[in-house]
Amino acid sequence: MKIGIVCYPTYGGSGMVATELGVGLAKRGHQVHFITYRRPPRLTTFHENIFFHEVTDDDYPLFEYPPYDTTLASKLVEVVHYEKLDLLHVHYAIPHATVAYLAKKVLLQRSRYIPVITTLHGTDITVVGNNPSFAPVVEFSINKSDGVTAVSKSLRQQTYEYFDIQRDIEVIYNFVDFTRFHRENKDHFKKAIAPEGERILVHVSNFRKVKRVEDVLHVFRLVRAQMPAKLLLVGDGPERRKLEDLCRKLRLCDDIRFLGKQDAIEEILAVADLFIMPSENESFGLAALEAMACEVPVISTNTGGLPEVNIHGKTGFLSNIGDVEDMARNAIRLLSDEQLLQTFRKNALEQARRFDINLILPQYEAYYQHVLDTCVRSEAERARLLSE
Ligand code: GMT
Repeated sequence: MKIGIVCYPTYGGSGMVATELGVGLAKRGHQVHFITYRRPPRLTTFHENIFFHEVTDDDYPLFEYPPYDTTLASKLVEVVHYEKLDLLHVHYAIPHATVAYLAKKVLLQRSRYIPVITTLHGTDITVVGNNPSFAPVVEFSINKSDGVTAVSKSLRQQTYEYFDIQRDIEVIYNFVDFTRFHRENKDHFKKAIAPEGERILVHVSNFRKVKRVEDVLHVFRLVRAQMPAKLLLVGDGPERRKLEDLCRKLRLCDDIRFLGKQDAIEEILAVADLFIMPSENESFGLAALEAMACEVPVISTNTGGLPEVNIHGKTGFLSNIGDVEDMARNAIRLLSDEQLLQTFRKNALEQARRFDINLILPQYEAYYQHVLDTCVRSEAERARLLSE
């Protein structure tokens, strides 16, 4: 199959999933064309089946905001046409589902039908999509996609609640690649971070409000009061300055390291004892799954799709949003009982195996085939679509 993948080439989860999906599909013999404005961070390997088409904006003085949607749509038309793609798979509804619809209409004028599959990732529905300045177009674009997937049952449910959706949404969970994410002995690194054998807590995110990173600091303060511990904060984003201030105010700076954006997350997870994810909203929680694959139990909130990934009392614990006392209590319980921690580590790995890339990729392939088999191709249907 020849597949075009559109995503954000940033450190957000949707871009990571899209990139790893594309790389995995290429390894399984598909031809994959990434179409985006920068090389995605996880697109690091050369493979003969992978192509990258950069979307570039011309700097014209009239444009205060470069018209990315138009340049992306034009690029999609060009790539679908010249590379003879079979389908477009766009990740994150805004603006990708809308832009893909526009490209589809342009191609229809040239008698070329390109099926479009949209994967909903989370904030495109729960935070941004639901916002009145985007909502009508997001709803329209989801309904006009030939196939729609969501990364958890919870996100599918929220999409039906927030919008008037006239079609089925398939749940295909996010996945993890165990060849990359697995427990490894990194004693030298562990000694450098925690020379006295302190417990190591880790948080990874894009430091946006929705992640409630300040709760990580409050949980850590309570844990630190009970035992020697270190906190590694991975990522960067708009909340970082406030967090650095809070860290000084709580007098925790000696035990907290802001590591910034990192590519080799697996090396950090390899030394972690506990992963903290206190998000306000989380459609899936890819970072938590990657931690679990490295045998790191998770302390998280019980919001969105997190209970589908982190099993309360087995792979970690779930608490209500903002209940830092409960999160700290659970963290202390696990960190002060080595036997319990080891059991949770094993359980976390076992649960993560349900999301093995080798199980999930065939689900995408089957869904692609299903969409190709069922989407409208007849001349009469094309004519109807053209006249819409
Ligand atoms: O919130 C983020 O980290 C960014 C966002 C994205 O789209 O890049 O993440 C969403 O998609 C991830 C991949 O499917 C999910 O694992 C995250 O849970 C989801 N984030 C939220 O729902 C807040």
